[in-house]
Amino acid sequence: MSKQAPPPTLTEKYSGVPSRLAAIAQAAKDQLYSHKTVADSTPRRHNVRLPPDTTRAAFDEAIAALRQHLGADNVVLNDKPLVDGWYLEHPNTHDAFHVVDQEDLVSSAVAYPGSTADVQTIVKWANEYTIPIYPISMGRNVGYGGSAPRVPGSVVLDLGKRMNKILNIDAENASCVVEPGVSYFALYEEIQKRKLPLWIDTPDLGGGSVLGNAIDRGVGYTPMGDHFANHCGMEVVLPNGELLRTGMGALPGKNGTDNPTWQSFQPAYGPYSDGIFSQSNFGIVCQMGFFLMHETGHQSYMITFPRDEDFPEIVEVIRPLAQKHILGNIPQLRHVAQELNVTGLPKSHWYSGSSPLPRDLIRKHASQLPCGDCSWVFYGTQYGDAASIDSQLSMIKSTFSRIKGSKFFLPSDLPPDHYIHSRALVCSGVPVLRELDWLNWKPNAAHLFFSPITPTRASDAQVVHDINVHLHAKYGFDLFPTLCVAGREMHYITNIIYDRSSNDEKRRAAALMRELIAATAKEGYGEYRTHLLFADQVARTYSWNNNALMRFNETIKDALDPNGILAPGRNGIWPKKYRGKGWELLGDRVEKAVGGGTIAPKL
Ligand code: EUG
Repeated sequence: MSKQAPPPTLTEKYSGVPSRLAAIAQAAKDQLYSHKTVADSTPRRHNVRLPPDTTRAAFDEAIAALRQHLGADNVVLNDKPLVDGWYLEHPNTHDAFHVVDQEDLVSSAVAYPGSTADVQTIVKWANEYTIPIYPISMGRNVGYGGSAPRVPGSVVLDLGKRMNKILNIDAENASCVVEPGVSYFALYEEIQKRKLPLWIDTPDLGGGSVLGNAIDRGVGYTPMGDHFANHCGMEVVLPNGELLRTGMGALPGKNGTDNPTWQSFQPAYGPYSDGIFSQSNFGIVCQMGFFLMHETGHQSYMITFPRDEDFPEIVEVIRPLAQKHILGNIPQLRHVAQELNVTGLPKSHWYSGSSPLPRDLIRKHASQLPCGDCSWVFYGTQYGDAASIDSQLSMIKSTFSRIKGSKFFLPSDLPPDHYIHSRALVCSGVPVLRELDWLNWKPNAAHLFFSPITPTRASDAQVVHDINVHLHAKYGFDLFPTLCVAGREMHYITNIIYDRSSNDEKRRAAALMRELIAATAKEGYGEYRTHLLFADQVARTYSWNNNALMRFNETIKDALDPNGILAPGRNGIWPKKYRGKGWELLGDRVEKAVGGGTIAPKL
């Protein structure tokens, strides 16, 4: 395996990897690149993709003005070959996991603000020149669009590059305040350095932005895994350039200091406004507070279940355990196909065909793995002191033993390279990279998440599962469901892995997404989050009472952003200026754009 250039470490770059993971990152990169068959970049159709309704001369004049404001080095044209890179060296020029063409979701330029004041300056500039801007924190929203703007030719605001300070860690209050460029890796390492007895909460991959993930309502796996629920206070630049603090931060502290209660009490007084700045395009969050967790004892475990048909019963067993808070965290329930996948071995290792892995073959291979011949694998973690964990585990074991043939494993029962050891780290707030191994499944692999929510109830979960089984088979993709199960709802996440060098696979992946969204909505289920390209379709499934919610969002959008400059189309919310002009990606437009089409309407 050829050795690639070393990925950046945290000491070299804010978005790098901690040195404790440098060797792992290098190996992961080398392995991934060993399956790459396409060139790093393809020739571009456009030199600079201009914003809509803009001439090159007007654009150049606007960029010159922006350079005056920020300094020439902090405004960079997107005119070089596009390079997909990989997780730790990801591009801020386009969606590295392109579904349509590499060049379709592409920016015209990137601006690097160094402060909240710079962000205000950029927003005022965007209003003056009516150029759409698209803020990213770190751009690692992988599977949901990465760092790409929805409107081609937007100017991406890469907040993280220069705004990556941990502004405060308050050990007494167990909270912190961060800027957009602080990754889970960076926050974790800082807490270790200060030897504080505190945990952070990390998602499956640790390179993302703490602030960005929470704004997108992402999920982690300690008892404080609901990232938005555990935030406290924001500083936001509105689309007109005005600066706002939410929560107790709205009350000025003594002598110009931050309010002492800003990270202590979330809602403060009056309407709770924080929510409208999540998954929206109503403001740019430049600072955000978070609660931290106190370190505690923890024990991860794995339970396997023998039959595919055990699925509804597993969901029924989990519900009361989760509602009573006997389960310590948001556990994951995975199909056994993922036990093959998380080994990091390519699909070709298991199967020579190109169709989805046949069920009997998954079964045969699983029987050779530590999990054995099973169908579902549950990963849980319990917290507290040893005696408490023991009593929780005995209750959990006896409850799950209702399901015939279920087997219980501790990490010590499993080999050192088994996935459970990485799960145990994530579930105790240690950010890692292991989940990158998924992408070895196919050459040039890219992925899309399909992320519906169902009640934690057998009848509902079965409907969504059956739709996934049927449609993944119809479009020829392996089904990799990961269910993050809480007491009343579960995030049923499937990871659609496709070869980004194949237009046929892209078209099928897009068509699969479209039909999944439509089929689940017809049964009454909706997504909690989606890739940029499917945002219009998903937003329109939330249509109760003649699209009342969308009309409400549009009212807010038009009031806050009359010129329509901030992230037009993000989460399906279009400013007045774009509405009904052909920007909405509905019907089969996404798959039709693959292979030379464009997602932007003809001007
Ligand atoms: C995962 C979980 C998510 C998500 C994307 C991926 C897990 C992958 C709970 O939300 O949005 C293993």
